[in-house]
Amino acid sequence: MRIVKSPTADLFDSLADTRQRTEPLAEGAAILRAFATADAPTLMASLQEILAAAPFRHMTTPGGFRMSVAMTNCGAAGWVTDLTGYRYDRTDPLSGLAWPPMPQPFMRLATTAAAAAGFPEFEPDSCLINRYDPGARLSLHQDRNERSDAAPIVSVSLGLPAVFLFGGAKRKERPRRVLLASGDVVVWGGPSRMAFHGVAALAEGNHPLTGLHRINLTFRQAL
Ligand code: MD3
Ligand code: FE
Repeated sequence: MRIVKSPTADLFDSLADTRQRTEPLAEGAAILRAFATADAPTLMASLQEILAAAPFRHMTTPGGFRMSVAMTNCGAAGWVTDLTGYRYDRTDPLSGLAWPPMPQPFMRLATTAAAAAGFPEFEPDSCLINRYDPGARLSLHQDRNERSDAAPIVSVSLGLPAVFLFGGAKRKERPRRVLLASGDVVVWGGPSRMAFHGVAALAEGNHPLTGLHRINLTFRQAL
C-alpha cells in the first residue's frame, strides 16, 4: 500500500495550528494549546535581553555529565547543577551576579495561564530557560528542588516541536508521548506535579521564531 498525501494535507502541514484550546492531560495537568502563540515574539525579545546578561550554558550534573540541554534563568532564583548537586541559587555562577529579573511579559503569561488552568494564586519567583539543539534531550526526572509542591509548574514551548514524555509517580511507569508545539503552554499541578517526565531527542528543523532550536520556559515557585 502506497500512502499518497493530498496537496491539501501538505498545505495543512505547512500551516501552524493557532487555535487555542485546552486539553486535559492528567489529574492537575492541562495543555493550553497555542496559549502563548500571540505573545511569542514579545517573549523572544525579552529572552534576548536576559541572554545578554546570563547566556545559555551547558551545566554539569552531580555525576559529572555535561547536559545536552543549554540553560539559563531569570527571576529571584535560578536552578543550577554542578558537581556538588542540584539547587536554586540567587546568583548566576557564571557572572557572580543576581539572575536577570523576570520580564513583565514572562510574568503575565505565566500567571494568566496558571489562572486559566485553575491556579489563580500562582506567583513564580523563578524561570528556568532551556534551549534544545538537534539531538538534545532530557532524561526522565522529577522536579523536586522547589520548596513546596503545592504550587504548579507552568511550561511554555517555543520554536521547534518536541516529544514530551509524561510518566507516572514511579520511574518504572511507561511514559506517554505528547507532542508539544510552539505556543503550547502546560500547567502541571496537583498529583501531576511530582510525575516523572522528560523530553525525547530533538529532531532537526528550522522554525521562524527560534531558527534551529526549541526553547522551553518553566515557571516555578522555588523559594
Ligand atoms: C511535569 N523541562 O526544565 S517542560 C524541566 O521541555 C523540564 O524543557 C522540559 O522538565 C522541557 O525541568 C519539560 C514540562 C514540565 C515541567 C515541569 C514538570 C513538565 C512537568 C514538573 C512536573 C511534572
Ligand atoms: Fe522537569
